[in-house]
Amino acid sequence: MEYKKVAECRVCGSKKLTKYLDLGEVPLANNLESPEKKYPIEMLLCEECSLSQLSIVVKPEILYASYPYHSSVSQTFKKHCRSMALAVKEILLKKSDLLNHMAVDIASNDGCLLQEFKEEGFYVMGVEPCKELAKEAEIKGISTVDDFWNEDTFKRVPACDVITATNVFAHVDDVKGFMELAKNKLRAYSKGIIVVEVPYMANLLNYVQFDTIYHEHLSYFLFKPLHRLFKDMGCPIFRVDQVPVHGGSLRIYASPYDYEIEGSVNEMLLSEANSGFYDVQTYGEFAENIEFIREDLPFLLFSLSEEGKKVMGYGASAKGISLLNYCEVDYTSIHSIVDETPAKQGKLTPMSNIPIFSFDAFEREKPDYILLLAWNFAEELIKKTKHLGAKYIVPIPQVVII
Ligand code: JHZ
Ligand code: ZN
Repeated sequence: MEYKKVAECRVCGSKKLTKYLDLGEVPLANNLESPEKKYPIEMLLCEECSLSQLSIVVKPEILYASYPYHSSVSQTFKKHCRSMALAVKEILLKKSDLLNHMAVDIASNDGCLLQEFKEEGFYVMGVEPCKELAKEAEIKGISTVDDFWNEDTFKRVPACDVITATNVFAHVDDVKGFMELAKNKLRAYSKGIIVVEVPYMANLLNYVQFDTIYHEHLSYFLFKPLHRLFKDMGCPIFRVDQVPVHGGSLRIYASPYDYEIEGSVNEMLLSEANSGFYDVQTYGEFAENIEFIREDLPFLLFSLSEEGKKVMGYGASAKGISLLNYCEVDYTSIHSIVDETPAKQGKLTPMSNIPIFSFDAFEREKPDYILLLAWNFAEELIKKTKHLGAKYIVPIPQVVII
């Protein structure tokens, strides 16, 4: 079997899972090599802890067989990583007098985050299952264990003062096993911490970011289930920040050692409780909002192509590829997509069959419209293409031309 069905909530074990969204069957968004296989996308809400989760888990060996995503392509993301390294350093320095702390990053990709920790004087080590990415990080001087985070890799990394896991926690099925191993790597002397970043479900709901729903993302976290999970694991969250990256994420700081719980934790729980996010009706409204985008985007693109306008996409992001598939948009209305990740160039998007080109395609093709498929980096993308004089289509939270 290439995937398993989810029978109980991975955070609280409840079997009361209510289906609230069905987006049909689509290929794996980051697999540009073998796009023919499709798998269902359905969202379930746990009635007990309010964790949203996909109804299936595709085998990681299939899901990550080829993984072209490189964190370092975005300058915005690099800056974000720098601010994280600084924030972590400040916390650790308050607890111990160590001159050099040790940071381990799980799913370290091309070493983007660890480079910033290194700049701040940390010893660093990455854990990254994609062999190619691990090799690239090694070349940049970031020691990297090239496998998933498991009992075996656990033995291959040193005890450390901080474990970071950004944009990987939502990808993990056995979140408790993941946490247990991470917790056991933290040094007592320095009062080690775990720092996790996940896209925030509240933003997904409020800003109709349904394109961020794809097979890699098994869980969609509100703060409540995260808070519960970390508490159950003996590693309570002592601080939570909202950070703007990837359409709005939660950054949580947790530790098995004695940290005073900051006000942000209770504030976040309170604000969620008053928001309606624990109420299944909210999810019905979200599903309705998705339908507006699924109608508007193909209609706009069809009318532009009738008028003879050339539309190109910017950012062959996993969310962009998912958006096109959910809206049934393909090469007949999008000429091509520019993406500055060499590993994506020369490939076709799965199902929609749109060619992916390097940046010079913009200069060559002179599009009338640019569809911002990586809308989370809109500012950076617009800055780089302003000189082309094209108009921009922003698809999320509603389809608009700017
Ligand atoms: P981007 C990623 O999803 C990866 P994706 C992952 N699945 C995850 O969990 C979420 O984030 C949260 C390109 N680009 O980062 C690079 C340029 O070409 O929005 C990327 O291919 N030039 C682990 O894939 C894409 O756009 C640029 O200047 O949806 C952006 O993808 C910039 C800024 C980006 O995430
Ligand atoms: Zn639950």
